[in-house]
Amino acid sequence: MEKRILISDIKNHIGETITINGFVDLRRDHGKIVFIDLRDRSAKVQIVVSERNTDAYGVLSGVKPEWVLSVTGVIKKRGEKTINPNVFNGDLEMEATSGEIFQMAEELPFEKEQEITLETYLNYLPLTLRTDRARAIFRIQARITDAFGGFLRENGFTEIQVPKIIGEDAEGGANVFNLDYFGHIAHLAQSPQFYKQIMVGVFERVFCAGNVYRAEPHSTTRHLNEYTSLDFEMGFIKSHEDIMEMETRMMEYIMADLKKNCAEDFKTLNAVLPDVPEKIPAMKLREIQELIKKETGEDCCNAPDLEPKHERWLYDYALKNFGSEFIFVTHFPISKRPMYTYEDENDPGYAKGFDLLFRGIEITTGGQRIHDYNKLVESMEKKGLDPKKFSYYLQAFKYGMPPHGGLGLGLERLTAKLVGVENIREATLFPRDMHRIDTLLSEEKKEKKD
Ligand code: AMO
Repeated sequence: MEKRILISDIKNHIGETITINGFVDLRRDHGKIVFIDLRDRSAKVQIVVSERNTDAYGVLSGVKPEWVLSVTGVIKKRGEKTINPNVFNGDLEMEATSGEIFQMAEELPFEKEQEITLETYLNYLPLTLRTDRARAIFRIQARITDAFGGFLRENGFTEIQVPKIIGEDAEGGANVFNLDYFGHIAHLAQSPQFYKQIMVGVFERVFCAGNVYRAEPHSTTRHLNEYTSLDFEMGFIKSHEDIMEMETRMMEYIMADLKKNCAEDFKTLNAVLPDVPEKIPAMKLREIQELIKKETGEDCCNAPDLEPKHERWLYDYALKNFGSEFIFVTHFPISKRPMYTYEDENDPGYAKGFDLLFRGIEITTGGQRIHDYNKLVESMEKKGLDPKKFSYYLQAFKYGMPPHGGLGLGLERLTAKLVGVENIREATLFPRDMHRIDTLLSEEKKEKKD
């Protein structure tokens, strides 16, 4: 077999006969000449199949979108008039001399780059994920997780893998999926919280990226029932502000990585990378609520959290007043935070914790944790939880735990806001929501009844 050359590399083979493999992205006919845009993992190129080249024409003249091919031909510079300066390889083409069809594809249900509804997009993910747009979004997402790990490794964190089947739940609340576990009730983890904290006692600094599960029964543009949580946890901190500082540097690192490695993808998506300020502005929840009241007349002062419309308001405010697309909201009421939350001794009733908002949506929750065994037991009891159920987790605190804290960052929310998609489902490869596990659930039920 001919050695395969990647399409991004053909510029180094001008005048040579080489072999490329890929998918038909587009086919156009011009008299007796067929033009094929062939796509591989690295790029696209135009292939010219003319009747003169009988071997190639015989095999390739019937191809349709998404057929999978191998094509051998000569790489040529395009004539002055046919150069397309707006696309990669726009000055090159391959003149096919022979070809092989690995697999034919069915007629597509719609044109590949045509505007379609979200519903259709989700119904045909194995196909729609092949578009330029989707490929750009998920290449960016892959780089985010890569840079997340890169930054943390450079800063002394160890990567850990944690269970997704758990006994008791760290976050509290009703949003937990139950699971029949050999006749016992187990749960799907809502976060890696317990394990990352326990591991602070082992490695001091740990991180993990993994799926978490939320049985939230609402269908919104920001909620998924399974999402990817990027978490870190670190020991020997002075306060939650150390975590905020670490997240600021991490954001800086991720954005620099994306700028370097995903410039083309951002161009495809017409999306703009944010600047990360040296110090991301931070305000207490109460200060923000007062401000909203003063500026809009709306009183949300006793609410335990910001509503989506208030988060959007705060985005405009931070952009205008601090020139920042990021803002930390700190000091949420302790009564509404999980039992592991550390109370601010200088601001009783409020947590040494924060949310990070980016372009008008919460992307991170983090903070300092209670590290004292007795205080943690007391906090559980205050929340009506039975410490005996958490005895496994509590061992870490019984046997010595440093002051520590960490955060959880929603990968899909960050991706959605970075690439500028309205709905979080478009920033999730295979989104799970109330109505859909790949296919629509109600449809399936209907089929079973029939
Ligand atoms: P929290 O529950 O706030 O905190 O979640 C952290 C971040 O996860 C994302 N997120 C979601 N993304 C998509 N769909 C959902 N249903 C969803 N729920 C949450 C958000 C959110 O900011 N253990 C703590 C973190 C910590 O303190 O370390 C936790 O899980 O981006």
